[in-house]
Amino acid sequence: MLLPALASTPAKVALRFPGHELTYPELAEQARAVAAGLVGRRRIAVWARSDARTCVAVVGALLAGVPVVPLNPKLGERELDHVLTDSAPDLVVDDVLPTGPPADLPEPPAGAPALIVYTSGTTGPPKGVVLPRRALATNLDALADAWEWTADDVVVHGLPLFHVHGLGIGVIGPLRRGGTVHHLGSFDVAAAAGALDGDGTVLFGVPTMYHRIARAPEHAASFAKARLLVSGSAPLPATLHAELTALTGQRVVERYGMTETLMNTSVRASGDRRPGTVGPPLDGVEVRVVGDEPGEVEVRGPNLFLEYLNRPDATRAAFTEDGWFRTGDLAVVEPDGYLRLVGRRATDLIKSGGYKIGAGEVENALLEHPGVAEVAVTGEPDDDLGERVVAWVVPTTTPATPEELADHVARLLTPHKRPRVVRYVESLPRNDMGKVLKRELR
Ligand code: MLC
Ligand code: AMP
Repeated sequence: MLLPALASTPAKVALRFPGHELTYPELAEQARAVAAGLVGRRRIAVWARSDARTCVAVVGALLAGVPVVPLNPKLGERELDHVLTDSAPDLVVDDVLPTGPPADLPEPPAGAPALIVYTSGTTGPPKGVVLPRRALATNLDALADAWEWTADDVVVHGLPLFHVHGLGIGVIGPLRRGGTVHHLGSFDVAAAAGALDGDGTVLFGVPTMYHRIARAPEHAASFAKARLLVSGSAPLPATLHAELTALTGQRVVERYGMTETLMNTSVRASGDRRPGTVGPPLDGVEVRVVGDEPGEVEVRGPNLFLEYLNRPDATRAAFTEDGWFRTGDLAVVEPDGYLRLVGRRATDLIKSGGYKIGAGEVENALLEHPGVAEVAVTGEPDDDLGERVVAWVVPTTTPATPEELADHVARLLTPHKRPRVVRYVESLPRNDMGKVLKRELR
């Protein structure tokens, strides 16, 4: 059973959002009604605003065995159109939750799809990653083992609910444990500190959030109280790790995951929290680094996705013949089995604020603007975001301002994909084949 606590309904808070709480009995009742309203649906999409309604809709769909596509509420017109056309949901859940008369539904099989999460690749529009229930259940149990995570934990975060970090690990995780989610509505250092001053025990965040925590020493005492501070989705710089330790006395626990695999490795609660390392493989997850080190990380195990929706070509290309998933991440293995991630194979993937952004999709969007004749998009180091999106633009005779170009990308794709810097150039460096030499732009 994926969510046993919903059957036993312990008398405690399951979900806490600003100004709104649901206990387990309340969540169970509402989610069962949604499940009953979803019977017979093939696939649904849910506008994944950071609120309890999103969680009720997702939990209801999980109870009914109907796969959910969580939609970023800020999706721009082009990207939204792609996601809806590609996933073809037979219902898009917004404010009003579908409901039906209470019914006892059988637990769906472990191999059935649970979530379809869209993630960027190097080129083309994002792909739908189909995650089975088994991946969630086994991965959350492996994390519980690594982090000594129990029903007594109150997990605090302000992560978006349309990615595996916030939704899979940050909401379904505590609910599987029978513990509590305290979602901040949106990330804010003071609010996170306040939650940890209350009953919060564990904080989940991306490195950008920890960077902002380190810049707010007035709240250090609150973060010092946490049982665990966990970081993931992007590299936590070793300098930031050290700054946080100096401020809070805490050593941040890093874990390494991916939409396609959920979590692969993590430093254990009882383990050595060495800066720049993401710990050993989680129980049940096979991880290997192929070729000369640093080599590519490959993963096999019950945590893997089933396929990219409607993309058998891409699915095939992502796996080796014997079923290892190629992550595209480069790592070395330390003598005690800890992974140290050192980069990515593809230079056209940007991680900004913990969001994955394909350079190609941003370039395609910018090329649609009348002010852009040619464009190349790169990622540059950024203290706060890890990497920032930079657009190198050869303007037309009607050039656009950086703000116009950023708004254009935000409107077409999504705000976090917008270029933070625009550099105007007379031409782009190209090889004999006409391919842009991005390394020369840096
Ligand atoms: C700004 N905004 C605009 C805009 N400019 N909107 C429209 N048009 C424009 N031109 C809006 C934004 O939408 C946002 O609104 C606000 O202004 C600030 O924008 P921002 O500067 O982009 O946001 P920022 O504050 O920098 O966000 C930082 C952040 C965020 C850390 C809070 O990046 C974040 O939540 N990251 C988490 C990503 C994540 O969960 N990744 C996990 C992927 S799974 P508003 O209303 O939104 O504030 C994965 C696997 C694993 O990686 O291992 O976990
Ligand atoms: P996504 O496709 O958005 O799920 O992002 C997955 C990618 O985020 C991985 O392939 C890594 O490149 C990166 N990532 C996740 N966790 C970490 C981490 N702890 N350290 C470094 N990179 C990470």
